[in-house]
Amino acid sequence: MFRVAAGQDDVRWAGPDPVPEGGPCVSTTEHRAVAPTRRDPVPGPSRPEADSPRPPAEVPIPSDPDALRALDAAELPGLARTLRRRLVEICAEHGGHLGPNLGVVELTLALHREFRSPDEPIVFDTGHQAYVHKMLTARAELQGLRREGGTSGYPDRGESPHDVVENSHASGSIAWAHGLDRAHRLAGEQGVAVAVIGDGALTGGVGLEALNELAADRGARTVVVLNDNTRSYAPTVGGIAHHLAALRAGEVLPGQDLFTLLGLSYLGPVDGHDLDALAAATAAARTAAEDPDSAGVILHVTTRKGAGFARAESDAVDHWHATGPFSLDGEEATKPAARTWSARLGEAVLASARSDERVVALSAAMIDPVGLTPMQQEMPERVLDVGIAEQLALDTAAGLSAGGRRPLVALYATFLNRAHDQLLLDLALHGEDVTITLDRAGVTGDDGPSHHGIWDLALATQVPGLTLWAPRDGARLDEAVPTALGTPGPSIVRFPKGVCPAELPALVQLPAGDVLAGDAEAPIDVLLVSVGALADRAVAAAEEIARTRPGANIVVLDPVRALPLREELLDLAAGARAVLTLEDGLAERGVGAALGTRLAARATPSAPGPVVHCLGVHLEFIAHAKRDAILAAQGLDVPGIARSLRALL
Ligand SMILES: Cc1ncc(C[n+]2csc(CCOP(=O)(O)OP(=O)(O)O)c2C)c(N)n1
Ligand SMILES: [Mg+2]
Repeated sequence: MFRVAAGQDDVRWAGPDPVPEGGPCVSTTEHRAVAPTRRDPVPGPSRPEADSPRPPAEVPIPSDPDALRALDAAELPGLARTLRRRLVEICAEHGGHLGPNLGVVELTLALHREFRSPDEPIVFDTGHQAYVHKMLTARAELQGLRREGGTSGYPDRGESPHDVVENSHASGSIAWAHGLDRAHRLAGEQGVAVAVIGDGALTGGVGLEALNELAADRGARTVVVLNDNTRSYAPTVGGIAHHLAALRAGEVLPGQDLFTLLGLSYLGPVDGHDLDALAAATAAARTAAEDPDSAGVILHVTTRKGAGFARAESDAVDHWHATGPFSLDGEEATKPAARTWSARLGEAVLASARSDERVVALSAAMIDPVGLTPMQQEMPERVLDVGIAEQLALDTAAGLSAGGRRPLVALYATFLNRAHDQLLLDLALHGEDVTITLDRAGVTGDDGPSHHGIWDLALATQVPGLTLWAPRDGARLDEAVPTALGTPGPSIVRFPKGVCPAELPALVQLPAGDVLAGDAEAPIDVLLVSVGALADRAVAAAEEIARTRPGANIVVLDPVRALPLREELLDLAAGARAVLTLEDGLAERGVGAALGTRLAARATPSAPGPVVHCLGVHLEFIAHAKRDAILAAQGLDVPGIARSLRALL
């Protein structure tokens, strides 16, 4: 079977593997067709469960945290077993973040037994590892996980008072928890606030800023649970990761750890699969947090991503950080995976890097998901993982550019939000030659409001001197990457998630862009300006209208280079009766809106110019559902675009 990784991942191959039969399976076999990255993990620490000959009897999932606290500690191993089995079964059906959740089964049990959620809030950083938390807070079945109307793949305030933060962007949990703690103390309330943050998320600037702040707040009652599984997707990078490794190895003298030296109370490292050790450690963390003379507490817990499921634990690429639906019997697929936008991007970047030695690629902890693995394998010294730190990636790229290199930063579109200031004032103000590629641009789907890549175009239109391509197909992507790398100043190449669509050749190439349908030489009834990969839908909608309104001249035009707006495009648009713009981003703020503003600025009372309507997503947070269903609901499918065209005829 092949697995299409959850929402945000590429199609990849996985191999045979048993469903866990009580307790973790131990395997070091390499199953994946994707070659391991060069920083493969060393085998994990010793596995206590492997020693027990007979697995404990399964214990049903309790209805709520009170019922969990009422269980005898002896029942917890059986409950952990039930939770693992259900995680695997549910993710096999729905896909999801299986590896991270398998790793936090025991930890989440311990947290909910010690801390009284929701009064003592537990903030899960990023939130992809909150499935077990959901199962223990009255959502045992994760009903309809990641499907429209079903359980969200992240914490969701609409689902439960136990869910605090739904923002799936990493590294904010410490600040959130510390803010909640401060609010409680200001209100004279008791209790602690808890942040659960991964070693990967701790590479993000806002996480480190929060630690800095927390370390100096005497009387803080914030517990930071550092869930150290040594990995983001890939092994975690940087000096702190090395320090955590030294702590795990017992190589740091007591009191000489980074956290203690900063002013925090450090507890650990604790085996995150040992329920007794966790119970003692969480109680100790509470005591330390409640000490009025101490600042925040760090509880360092070591876990294994994918624990208990050999196929995940032995996976060298990402330990099944995220998976699509998969077969429980581990059957191999017989068909090769289709070529995704990410894979094609990776090929285009590698080709550019081969022909220009100045090209270097950067990623914010996502080298494999953004398609850079082939380049990393061929020229590892020219691929840089900076950790979950998009701001850092852009500023490092600025420095590389100033130093004579041609950096390309490969991100997911939603995460560019983190680094808008760097884009504007470091790259654009200084005219640095940096290319940013944005994968998963537009509506993504299953991962919900914070993962849609719908803000990048709106942000890009505000940046002076920025050049942007939104290729409609793989051939245009292949052209855009080297062109962007050769363009002065910052540039963006943005494209959606999933498989590259069939190629859509131009009927005619004009200075204004590629004509995909209609006659641009004749009077134009509607100029449909299609930015990016919704072009096939634009053409299909125009064809549908042509069947019912044969006389109407609807010209579908892809500007190819969408920003800055070309004068030739404005001239063509000014001559049309009506203009409809289409993009996979905010309708009110994107390329179409910029075009409308420029056309309005040309208008006079005697020559008011064309009517302009902008199609895109509404200014709202869009819940998880399938991409096509969301596009239809937003009027961005073929019938929706056709409706908009008809309204302009
Ligand atoms: C700002 C930001 N950039 C990138 C991501 C994508 N991302 C999701 S989870 C993850 C790795 C998280 O690693 P860690 O915090 O150690 O958690 P683990 O999965 O290991 O439990 C990354 C890079 C993100 N969520 N937020
Ligand atoms: Mg981690």
